[in-house]
This record gives sequence, C-alpha cells and structure tokens, in this order.
Amino acid sequence: MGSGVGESASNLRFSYFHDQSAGFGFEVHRGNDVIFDTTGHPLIFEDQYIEVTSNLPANANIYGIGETPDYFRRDPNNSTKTLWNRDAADPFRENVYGSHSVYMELRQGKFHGAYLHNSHGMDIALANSTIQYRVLGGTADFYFFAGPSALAVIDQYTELVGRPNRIPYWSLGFHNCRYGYKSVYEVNEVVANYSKANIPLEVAWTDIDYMDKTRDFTFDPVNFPLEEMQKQLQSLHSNNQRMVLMTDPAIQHNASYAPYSRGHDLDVFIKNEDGSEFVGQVWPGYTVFPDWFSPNVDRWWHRELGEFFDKLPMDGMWIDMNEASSFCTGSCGTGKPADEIPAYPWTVDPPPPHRNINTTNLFLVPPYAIHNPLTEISDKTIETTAVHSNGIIEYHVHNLYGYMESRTTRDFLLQYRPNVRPFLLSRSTFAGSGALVNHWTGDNAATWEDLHISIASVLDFGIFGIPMVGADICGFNGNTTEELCARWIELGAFYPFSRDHNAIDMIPQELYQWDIVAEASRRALAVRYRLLPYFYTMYQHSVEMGWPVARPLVFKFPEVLAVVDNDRQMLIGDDILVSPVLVKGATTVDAFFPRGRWYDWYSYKEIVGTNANVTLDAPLEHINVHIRGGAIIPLQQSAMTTVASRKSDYTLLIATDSHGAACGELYIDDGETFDSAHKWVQFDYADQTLHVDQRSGGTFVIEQKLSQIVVLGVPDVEMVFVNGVPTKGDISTNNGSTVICNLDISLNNSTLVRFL
Ligand code: MIG
Repeated sequence: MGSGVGESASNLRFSYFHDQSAGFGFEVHRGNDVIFDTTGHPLIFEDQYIEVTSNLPANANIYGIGETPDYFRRDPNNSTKTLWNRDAADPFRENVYGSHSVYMELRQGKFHGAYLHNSHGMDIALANSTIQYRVLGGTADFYFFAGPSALAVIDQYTELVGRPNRIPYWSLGFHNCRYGYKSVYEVNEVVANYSKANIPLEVAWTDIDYMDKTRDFTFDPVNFPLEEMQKQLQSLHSNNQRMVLMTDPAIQHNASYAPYSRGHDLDVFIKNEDGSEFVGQVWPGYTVFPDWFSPNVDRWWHRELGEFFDKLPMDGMWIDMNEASSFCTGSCGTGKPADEIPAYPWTVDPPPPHRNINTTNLFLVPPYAIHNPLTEISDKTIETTAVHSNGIIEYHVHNLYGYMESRTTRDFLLQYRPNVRPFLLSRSTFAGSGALVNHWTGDNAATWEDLHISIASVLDFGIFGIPMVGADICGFNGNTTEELCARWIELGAFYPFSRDHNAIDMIPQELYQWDIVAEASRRALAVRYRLLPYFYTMYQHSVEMGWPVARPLVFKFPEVLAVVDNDRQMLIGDDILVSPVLVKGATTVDAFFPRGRWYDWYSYKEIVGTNANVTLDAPLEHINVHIRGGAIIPLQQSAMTTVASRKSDYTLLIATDSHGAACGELYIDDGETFDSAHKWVQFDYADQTLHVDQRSGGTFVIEQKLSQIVVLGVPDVEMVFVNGVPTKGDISTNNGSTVICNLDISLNNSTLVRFL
C-alpha cells in the first residue's frame, strides 16, 4: 500500500479464487510469502456480522491490535482482542479506551502489516494458526503493508491513516498531575516543591478538581478561583513552565448552565430514538453528550472553549472520558429534574440491578456477542440505539467518539492560535488519532505488573501511529510505594510522554515525596533532558515517517529470535537502550544485548553484546541506559525546563562500532510554530574523522555551539584538528573514551574534525 504506488510497482500481489471445492477466498502475496490467505475459511458478509479468517504460521509473531493492556507480542494461540472503546481501568487483556485494528507480523526477519478500516465493534481472535475478524457491521475494507522492516510497515500505515501531529518542544519535558488536588494553592505548592527538590517540572496539570461542581468551562470559586488560576498560569509562564487542564465531553443537563442551553439551542447533543436528548450520567450528574457529527457542534464547542481560553489561556488540553464514558446504562436521566444529582452508582449499596435487556432490538443485543466484558455493549457508555444528527445510530460509530472530539478540539486550537502547535492528550483514540492528539494509557494501577505492561502499551501505540504516549508514572489506582515509584520514574523518564499521575484519595506520589524517589528522578530526568535533542529528532521521524520514538528491540534486530517477545526493555530511536528494573526487591537486571558494541551511559564502559543477557547492577536510584555502538547522539545540558536546556551548548556523543565508525543526526526548529525554519544536521564518523554536514533546505540558525565531543571505543586521542586547525580544547582520555571540552564549533556549517 502507499498512495504513490500503482499495482505494477507494488510489492504486494492480490489474487482471489472462486471454485466448487475451495469456495471464494483471497490471498495477498509479497514475493514468495503469502501474508494474508483466507483459504479454507468461509467469508461471511451479513448486515451485522462480517467474518474474515486468514491463515498464519504456527506460533506467529503478531504485534498490535488494541487498545488492550497485554504483553507486546500477542499470544498467537489464545488472544481475543475486542475493539469496543471502554472506560475500564486497564484490565489485563481486555478492551479499553481506543480501537486500532492494525497488526504487524514478523516472519523470518521481515515484517508486514494489515489494517481493517471499520469503526464497528469487533473481535480479532488469534488461535489455531489463524487470525479471525468478527465484526458487527460495515464493510471488509482491508489494507496491507509490505514492510519489510517494522519501521516501513508503520510508515506505510501512517501514510494511510495520518502522520503523527507535530508537538511543541516543551511537551517533551516532565509533567506532574494528580486527581484530587484540593486547591490552586496546593498545586502552587507542588510546583514550588519540585523546584526546591531540584527536579525538573515542565507542566503543572489540574484534573476535574478545578471545576465548579465538575462542570466544564467553570472554576470552583472557593478552591480554584479564576483569578488565582490566572496568577498560577502567569507564574508558570514566567518560569518557562506550562499549564494543562482537563475537559470532559459530557455536559450537565441543566437549562441554567449556559454551555448546555446554548448547545441545546444549536441542537448539538445526541438524541434518543424519539428525538429527545439522550441523558446519561457523568461527574456533574445527568449529562448530555455532544454529537460530533452534528452540523453546529463545531460552532458551539469552539465558542465554549474560546470563552474559557479567553479567561485562562492555558497551554494544552486534556480530553478524558471520551469513549464516551457514562456511569449508567441508557438514557437514565431522561425526564429527571435538572437539579437532581444522582449518586455515583458505585456508591450505592447494594448496587442497583441491571436493567432488563430488550432482546429483540438487534442494535442493543447484536446476534454476535463481541467479548466486551459487560452485560450489554451499551453499559458504561452511550446507548447503541442513540441517534446522531445524520440519522446514524451510536452502534455504528461508537468507536469514533474520541476521534471526532479530538478533531474538532484540535481545530479549535488551530483557529485560536494559528501557527502554534497544539498539545492535546486524549484518552480515547481510533486509527488516525495520532494526526490530532497524543495519548496516555489511562487508569493503570500502582503495581509491578502494570509497570511492566506499560512498556508494551507504549510500544503498541508506536504501531498505532501515536508515538507521543506514556503511562501514569508511579501508577494511578492504588497506593504506590517508594520503591515502585522510584523504579517507575526511572522507566517513565524515557516514555515519550512523561507524566506522573495519581488517583483521588491515594497517598501523594509527586517525585519529591521520598528522598530516594527524588534522587532516582533527578538522575533519570537528567538523562532525559540531556537527550532532548535526540528525542526531538526521533519525533521528527515520527512526523515525517510515522516511526515510533520508543521501539522494541525486535524492530531493530528482527533476526534475533530471543527478542521477539522482549517487552522488558525499550530502545529510544535505534540507539538508546533502556533496561529498567521491573521486579520488586531486585537490585540487578538481566538485560539483553544484541550483538555489537554497547556503552554504559554513565561510565562509558563498553559491553560487548553477544545476543545474550547480561546481569547489570541496578541499585534503587539507578536506571541502566546504554548507547548502541555505531550511533552519534546529539546532547544538550540537563536543566529544570526544556527552555533552559535548549539554551545550552551541544555535546556529540560518538559511540563507535567495531569498525570504529558511527553516524547520527540532529533535527531542530523553533519547537513551537508550524512554519518555523528547521535544520537537519548529519554526523558521520570514520577513520578518526568526524564530518558535520547540513542537509539541504534547512535555514534554521542554531545559536548554540558544539562545545564538547565524546568519542567512545577508540584509541587514545592526543590532538584534535577542527577544519585543519589544532584545537585549543581540553582533551582527556580514560579507558577508551575521550572527552574533548571547550570546543567552539558552529553546527550551521560543514565541519571536519580529525582525532589523532
Ligand atoms: O472516572 O478526571 O483516566 O486520568 O484522573 C475517572 C478524573 C475520570 C479518568 C482518567 C484519569 C482522571 C480521572 N478520570
């Protein structure tokens, strides 16, 4: 697939058969491989049921299909992945917030992929050497991707569904959040405490707590008064920090609440079959739900957001509960008085019995039951018979709710601040959401299991084309512990989106709450901030080619059988290997090192990879990070904000391979606007010579100098010549690593540096 590739140039070949014995079926070939093959299986095409089955090799290596918390490599013999967006606190292997019907398969060192473009609820089952789609409607609109590398599959997939959105540079800083902050003053204190503890903090988030009676676009007049929020924003900005607040889609059903009455007048809410408004229950009580398909919804939503932003011009948006989540089943608030605030169902003891299901309505109870683990597919969401303005019922478009909200919300930000890259975080996503929003993995638990699974979830979203992703650091539900929180920030410092977030009523878990966690945070975040130029360069590959920032080892080393199910380590780009401790009490970690040279981030000590595990020391406040031999990594200084870090000089870390060679690159622009100038700098090292070159077309001027070069894995260096002139820089050599300081090299020109 690929919009520019015609059939003759494609690496894929499609064929179908239709005969007495085999029936109808089709195959997709890549060279001699049959990558999709329905032979031997019926194709079923009914109004409310489509079934397509393709043969797989025994024990196939399948990745993707979600959103679901699971190991990265799906169990090929017993996985049923349900795609039905659901507000559920990350239950293992079940369906949660988003729907991504794309998978990748690794076969003999090569990847390919397939995507079913369909918004209906579905199961995708892996068993008996097959992959089987069981879909509740629509069409069998399949796309196939020839790869053959993992990155090529993702490139081809994101070319189809949309490339990841351009993010502001600041969003790569560290974020702090929790549900349950009691006041704006408490959040001010949190910000101050981070700074006192010398832990970088880029963004202060506030959850629904700031709202008046949990209604959108309002401020609690006592605990989060608008004037104090404005002061907080100013103070954050004066420290080069940022503010993001929560917005929910559900709108209180109350004529005295202006966002409701204006929306009602513009006819923007989802309806019952009889034309009345569908009323569910969310935080503010009985609520209606914006119908993102209705003709006036943009006008209404943009006005409400515009009024809010005029009061408090915050830096980004967090859109939650957009599966959509509702606490009751059906239109439970229809006919209820506006001022009645129902109890949250989970606080009612004994819990109310489930309603009787109307078994004759096939849109409430479809003939095939997907494995959504609730009594009805309408439970905890908008009823499947509720009606959108185009007459389409929720049944057909349920999985698009968050995607549609993302679209109009991003449009608002683009109109409100033309040329400024929005930062949007959405809980519910669909294929293509990456072009609009970023994602966190929702309500995980403060457990060692969820620490481990967070890696797989982050890697999954790399396949889904949403590379700016992270899990709630230190865990959301349940009380974290000092040890778990330390280990979590060590890993979380390397999530592309790095945010500590906590549930209401849990013990505090800001990174300064324990000395050891604070120390672990300072160390791990210092690595992250030094790597910001590298993270940003990797993210630019996401923007241009869809490539994920966080990658599993198997993407880079597809021939190495031992890494097909490795989800206990991750690579940032291809070059930075992160090997976290994921086990309580452990002070060592068994880390896999593919063949080749690797260098310890801190000591520069070399490890010779032999495609085997190496046991590494991992004291509680330490995260193991290694640099791949063959890489050149651009670094800046760590600092308390990304703004400060960006002002510091560059260091080049040259990690040579066994041939004494390495290469790397740097992408940079203003980090903020769409029409910014940019620059790509290319670094090549061989024969003790470094070439710094510009790729054409870049006009961004890099003000910071290259002041330091570190060369790893080479004989001692005595003299350094920059463009033929012996440098005045200081040279120090130690055990195969050479550090040259006080250089004054411009990254805007071509430069040749010789090390003798
Ligand atoms: O039902 O806004 O996933 O991050 O703190 C819970 C409160 C609603 C769910 C989000 C979580 C957030 C919480 N929200």
